[in-house]
Amino acid sequence: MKRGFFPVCALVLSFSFLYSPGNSQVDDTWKASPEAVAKLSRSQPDFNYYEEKIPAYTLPDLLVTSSGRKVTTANEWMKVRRPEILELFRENIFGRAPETPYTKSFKIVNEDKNAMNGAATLKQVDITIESEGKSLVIHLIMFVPNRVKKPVPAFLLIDNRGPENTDPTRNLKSEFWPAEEVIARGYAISVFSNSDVDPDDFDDFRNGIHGLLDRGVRKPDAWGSLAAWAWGASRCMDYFETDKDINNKKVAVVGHSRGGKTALWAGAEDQRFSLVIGNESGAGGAALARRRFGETVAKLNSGFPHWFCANYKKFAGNEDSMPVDMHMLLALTAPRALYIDCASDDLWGDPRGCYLALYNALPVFQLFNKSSMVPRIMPPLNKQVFSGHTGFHIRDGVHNMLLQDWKCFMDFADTVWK
Ligand code: GTR
Repeated sequence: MKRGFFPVCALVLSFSFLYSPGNSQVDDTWKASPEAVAKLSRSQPDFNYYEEKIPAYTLPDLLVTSSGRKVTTANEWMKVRRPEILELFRENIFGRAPETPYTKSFKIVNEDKNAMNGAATLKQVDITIESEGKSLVIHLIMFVPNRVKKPVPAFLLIDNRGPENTDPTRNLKSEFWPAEEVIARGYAISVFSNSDVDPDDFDDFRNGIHGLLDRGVRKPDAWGSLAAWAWGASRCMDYFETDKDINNKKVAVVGHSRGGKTALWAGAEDQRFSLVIGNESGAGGAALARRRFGETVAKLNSGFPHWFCANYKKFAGNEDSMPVDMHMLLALTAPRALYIDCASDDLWGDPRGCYLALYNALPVFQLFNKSSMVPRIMPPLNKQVFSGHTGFHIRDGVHNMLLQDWKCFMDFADTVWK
């Protein structure tokens, strides 16, 4: 049986005071099941699942510039430190999108004003990208609620799981993209497939948007597939800016797992996204790399050599030399809203490491809004926490994105977007 969710938005403040090290209530926090830890440690002996075996580490300082100046204002963050950190992520982790000129065009190829029994309008939009006579099409699918004042806020899913989850006919329905439920809440919901932008396999960057826009010899900081998919999300945003039904000041970018890593990077690169949601984004997403818990930088590079830039390989087994860690990626969302969530069975994705990254990113959010916070101690299972522009939950169960998760995203969006 599924346990219920308890939003504790209003309680967040008292939460953070209740929990402090040594406080007896410290037990009311999520802990990985010892059985699961023991089992995974046996089946994957090369990876660490024990908190006590995490090496001592020091996170790079978010608020000290490369020239050693302490950042104390929102303005200094936006003008100096944010651009520095963004560059470090381009250079070392996700890679840099090329500046090759291209043209884009939008075409509504299907529209049904009576979708979902009249509750929504379906629009299918082809976003065509062309360069030097070659082209590629991103197939954007969107439902816009009918009985709601326009323009409406929208969710955009970067789909990494295939069309059976995102069926525009709604013959197939999936919790991964619960379109009916989002429409019922008065929001638009949209999706594109990452594979439209770039195939999710190592093809030496010959196909997809790499094949279209990359020129010359590939550089060590050239973009990988995650950055390419994030770029695709921005092209959907370009379309939203032309669609009068969509409130383009209130668009959330959402992704699961590799899509979650992508959503975090999309939100970092493109400040038009007002809400960024990283669901079970794990290593290379929200999880602090220096913890080396579950999936590691080395494993990401060997398992998915096309996801990141070539420079990222330098940090395999060498996490302490990274000029960044993932709290800095999360901080790049500020002052916009950020939601991180995890699943209890997904130890490979290091839920605690994701939470710690969020917690350590708070000083940047608080430069803009003191009410952005999450408790010092990671909340227990199925207890959503949010305040200001930061939120979190850990759901019980498997690595997936479910309706329970979407309900939490929408509850958070309700308060952020008012
Ligand atoms: C795993 C990978 C994770 C995560 C996941 C997914 O195999 O190790 O980093 O991205 O795939 O996307 O489902």
